[in-house]
Amino acid sequence: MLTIAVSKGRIYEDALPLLAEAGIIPVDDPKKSRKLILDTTREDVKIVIIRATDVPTFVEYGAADLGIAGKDVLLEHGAESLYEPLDLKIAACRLMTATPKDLTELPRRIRVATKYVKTAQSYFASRGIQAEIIKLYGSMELAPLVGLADCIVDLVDTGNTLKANGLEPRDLITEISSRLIVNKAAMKMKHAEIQALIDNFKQTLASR
Ligand code: PRT
Ligand code: MG
Repeated sequence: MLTIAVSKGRIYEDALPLLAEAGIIPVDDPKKSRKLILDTTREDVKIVIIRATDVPTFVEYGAADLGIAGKDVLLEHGAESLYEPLDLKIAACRLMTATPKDLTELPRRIRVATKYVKTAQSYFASRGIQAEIIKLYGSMELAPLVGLADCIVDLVDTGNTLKANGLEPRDLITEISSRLIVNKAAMKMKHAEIQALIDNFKQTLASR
């Protein structure tokens, strides 16, 4: 039996076609069902539906053999405890700094609101910028508008969310896409099944 951990939102939507190519089609639709464990058209494969930020944890501890997680989430979690064999190139976006639109100068020591605390810390440290990081769990765009922070670090896709809040993107921290991650013990114990799945995903991606 193989268990794959996937989050419910955009990653799930983008992962469905890849999984389908590997013969894995969920029997229930997580949008309609409240089930957290989905049977699939493959008797040996189940999908567990969890929060995006919890995917690495489930896979690290072997609660799931495999997972699909954003690089943003993996950077924060730390990836030493997992294998990351494949860039699935789905749910792509950019991790960026953003500030109010008309801002010209930042203070010498900046306050940064983000949910990506570790990534932001090492980014500003590597550039020699003194930054105080303020951890938020959502609505980062609000922080500069109410004087909580000078700058935010967040994911940007179309840029519409920033624009709607009078912000604009500044510096690219890193390109983001979703990765296939694998539990280290499972990679040994279930090598043939997992390798077959990796090869299948690779083929599908190559034909895109
Ligand atoms: O909702 P929950 O807290 O459980 O998790 P989540 O909201 O992080 O999950 P989900 O499914 O929305 O997204 C999970 C993953 O999708 C992230 O970890 C990224 O790897 C990837 N992803 C790709 C994105 C985006 N693109 C994205 N644009 N995740 C979030 N956004 C948000 C961004 O934070 C901002 O609020 O969309 C807004 C910006 O979009 P634009 O198009 O307005 O620029
Ligand atoms: Mg969400």
